[in-house]
Amino acid sequence: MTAAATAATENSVPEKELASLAVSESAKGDNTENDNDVDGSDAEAEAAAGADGSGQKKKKKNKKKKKGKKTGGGAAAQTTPPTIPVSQLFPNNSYPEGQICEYTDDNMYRTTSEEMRARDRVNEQQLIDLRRAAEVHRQVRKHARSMIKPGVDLADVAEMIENGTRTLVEADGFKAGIGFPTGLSINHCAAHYTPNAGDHVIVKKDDVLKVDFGVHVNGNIIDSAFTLAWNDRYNPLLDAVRDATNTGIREAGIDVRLGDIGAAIQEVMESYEIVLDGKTIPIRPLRNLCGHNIGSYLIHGGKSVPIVNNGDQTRMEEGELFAIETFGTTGNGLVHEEGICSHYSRNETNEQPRLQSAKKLLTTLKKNFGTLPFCRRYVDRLGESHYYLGLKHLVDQGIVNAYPPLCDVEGSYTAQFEHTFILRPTVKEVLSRGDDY
Ligand code: HZT
Ligand code: MN
Ligand code: MN
Repeated sequence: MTAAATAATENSVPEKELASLAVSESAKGDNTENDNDVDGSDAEAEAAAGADGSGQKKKKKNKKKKKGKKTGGGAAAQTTPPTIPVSQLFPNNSYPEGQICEYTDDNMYRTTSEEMRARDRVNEQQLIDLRRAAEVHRQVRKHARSMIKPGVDLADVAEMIENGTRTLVEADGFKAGIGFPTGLSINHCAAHYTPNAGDHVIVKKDDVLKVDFGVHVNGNIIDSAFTLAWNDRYNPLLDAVRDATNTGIREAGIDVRLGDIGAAIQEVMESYEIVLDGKTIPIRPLRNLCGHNIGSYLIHGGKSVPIVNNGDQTRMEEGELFAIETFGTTGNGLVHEEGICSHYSRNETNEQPRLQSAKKLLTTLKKNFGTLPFCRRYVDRLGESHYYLGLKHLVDQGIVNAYPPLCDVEGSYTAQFEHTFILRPTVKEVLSRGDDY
């Protein structure tokens, strides 16, 4: 363990100092799991717990629950499917806090330091925005978990997640909305697959699906992902990656070296193996994938968090927002770009396109996405058509980045878990933590 590793606690002192932030149930529990359940009832949550074998579950409280009806039971209730903006469920910015982890060792003083509490208060609005985005993520993914099963079309899954996000976050220009395209990558593909128009992929019972989506409020992005499988034979793979991600989160802290986090993740990941078709296979990290810090309207803030020990001496710093994501595989442990691209983002370059069609497209991209990643479906819904050549021109000129699907070898299986946390001056807050993962 590194010196600045952290530990989780009950609701901490500084929270109570932030008077306008109502303290919720969310930060209770042990080191890695807590309960962010809004209504404290929930059939879906139970199904969720069963799907990956994690999460302590309560008994059902409601006798019956009809589609489209409020779930009731506790405080403010969401509908099924979700339709109520979270700002209505949590009035006066009373969004649940994430999992609170007190700093340890050299940073122990931070929890109670008056100076650090003062620094904390400066970023109160950012924290409110992040908590609102995180609550949208939890509520949307809860429904996603219940609707995603063998037989569903990934195009419908993407639409549900994206429309759910838009509604619950009250999407409005750059004020709030989708943080980046919904990743729905299957089996040997680990990341950055989402359907393009006309692409209809049906989920199969032996598939391993990664669901990776983002929500932003005023450019404060929550990036979180989980893995679904319907065949229990994959449990060791999912357990390995969940454990590895939680290890990375636990290890993270102010002044912690990124390479040390990678080393801790790798060690946990590689302690697992899986038996498939009578063959014992080691679980490896996908060593050329990594987590990252997040900037304002910037999904990749410039720092990368490795999932192997790559010797990186760069340290995490106070105030930084990070997405820690780990990927495990039954394959070679290396991804390559494969297949048709769907994900893109505009570069912050001043380069001007030569092609007229590219000029017009670039204006549309700037106006609608700014620096946020987008996918072809998001361009389609703006009413654009026949823009592919223009888009290709922008990519070839380096004005737009292309993020093709990232895959290990055919026949392999990959899993991912990802959370967003912030290194507050006083405590580490795992914003996207839920009762599901
Ligand atoms: C790129 C394009 C997107 C960032 C990580 C990620 C999904 O692999 C430095 C480290 C959305 C996100 C990203 F459309 N990527 N998190 N969730 N993808 S990344 C990266 O390109 S850059 C990791
Ligand atoms: Mn992600
Ligand atoms: Mn990420």
